[in-house]
Amino acid sequence: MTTRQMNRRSFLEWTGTGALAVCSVPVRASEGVRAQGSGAGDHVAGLLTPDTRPLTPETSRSNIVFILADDIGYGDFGCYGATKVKTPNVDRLAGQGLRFTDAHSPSAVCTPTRYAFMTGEYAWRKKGTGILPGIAALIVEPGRVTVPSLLKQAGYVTGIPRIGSQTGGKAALWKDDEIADTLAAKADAFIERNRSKPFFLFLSTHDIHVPRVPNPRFKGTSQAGVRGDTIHSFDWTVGQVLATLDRLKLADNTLVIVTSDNGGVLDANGPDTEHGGTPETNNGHPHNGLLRAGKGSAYEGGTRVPFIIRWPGRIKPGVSDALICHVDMLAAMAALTGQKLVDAAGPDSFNVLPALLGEKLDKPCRDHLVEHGSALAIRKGPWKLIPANPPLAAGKKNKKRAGGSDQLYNLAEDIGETTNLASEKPELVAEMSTLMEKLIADGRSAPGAKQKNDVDVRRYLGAATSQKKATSKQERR
Ligand SMILES: [Ca+2]
Repeated sequence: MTTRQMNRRSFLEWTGTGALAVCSVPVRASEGVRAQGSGAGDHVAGLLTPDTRPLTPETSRSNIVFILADDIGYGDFGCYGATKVKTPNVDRLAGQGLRFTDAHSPSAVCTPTRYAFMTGEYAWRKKGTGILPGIAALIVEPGRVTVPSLLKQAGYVTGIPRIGSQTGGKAALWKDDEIADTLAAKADAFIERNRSKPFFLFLSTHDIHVPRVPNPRFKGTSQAGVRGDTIHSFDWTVGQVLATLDRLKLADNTLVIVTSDNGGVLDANGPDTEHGGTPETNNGHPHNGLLRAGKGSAYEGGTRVPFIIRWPGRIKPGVSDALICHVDMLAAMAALTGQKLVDAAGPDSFNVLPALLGEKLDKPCRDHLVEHGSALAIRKGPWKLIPANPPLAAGKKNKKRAGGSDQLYNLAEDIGETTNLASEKPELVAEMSTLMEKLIADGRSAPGAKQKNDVDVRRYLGAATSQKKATSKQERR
């Protein structure tokens, strides 16, 4: 059993929004709100256009529970093909809901994914959204429309106080193997407390990020080492939330989403027999399924993640191959609650609500997606382009990252990105490259007036380099 300081983990409770988080970005979101001395909704007035239309079936006040796992890969749940770990609760949710096969985290690492989820803006447009420690300064500017501020506007429970300390000290100490139990208990209490109001619970788990320290009752329960045991711990957490909803008879009136903040990774800290997750201890469990690479990568293993949504009576159980991304949650939640986003809000957020509801679509809710891994890549239909690095600028040293070749894959036929078709389809490469440049230059990718990026966006962000630096600081991710 180990004890760590909170400032390495950022243990939060946003009692009001119901956001329980072990991650970086929501820390700053809550700090921003706290700095205003008010709930999130208090300072977004004017950014949302009140929708005066009467409530329709599309303007819901159902509860929303968004469970975000940390580092769970595309192949880590039974319903996505895993056999060496057992995830009965997640699988039950999938059986009762819609399971997506082409859902993406906005980035291949933690902090930028969470920024983009909260704001509906690709994190690579925004300064300072790389991997950050829990005590980093605010990155979501006060006043910006976020998922919780939007939902508060719609009458959901949303004050955002925080408990505990971010800077250490005895009050900030906690035990690794009790984190999952603590978060589940707090989620349970939040739901119970707000059972009679519309609520939004953002439950951001520590599992299955390193250091992987499952509670003793999960130790040795999987056939995929300690990493597998922490997947069991995550599944237990999902089961606790579902049981609470059942007990309070809220399940039918609650939309539940389970997903992950980026792809899976083995042993990102280097050899680590204590905390598991080496290829040896993983026992052949394919944590990212058939996808190429994993966390941090521009290949599909970096951002294609499990995504399951359940809403009894509203969403027919099944499987969807619609292209969606966490960055779309802002626009989808706006549509769900009958609110219209102003132009500046959620510049990369598409209303994917029809896809989430499993409706038959005449055209996709989004027909392109910029994937953010060690490089920027673009999806369009089944096609994916990872453009070559720009040529090396004079005086620059990082030769390894200069030049190279364009990579074009047809994911419908080649999900593992094994066959580069760039040389066979130069027109398509040029078309997709032009589209990506436009989506970058416009400061937005969703419909609306052009905006200005906060940074001079480079297609190749050097994420692989910062990833290398971060290996000694895994808690930041
Ligand atoms: Ca992560």
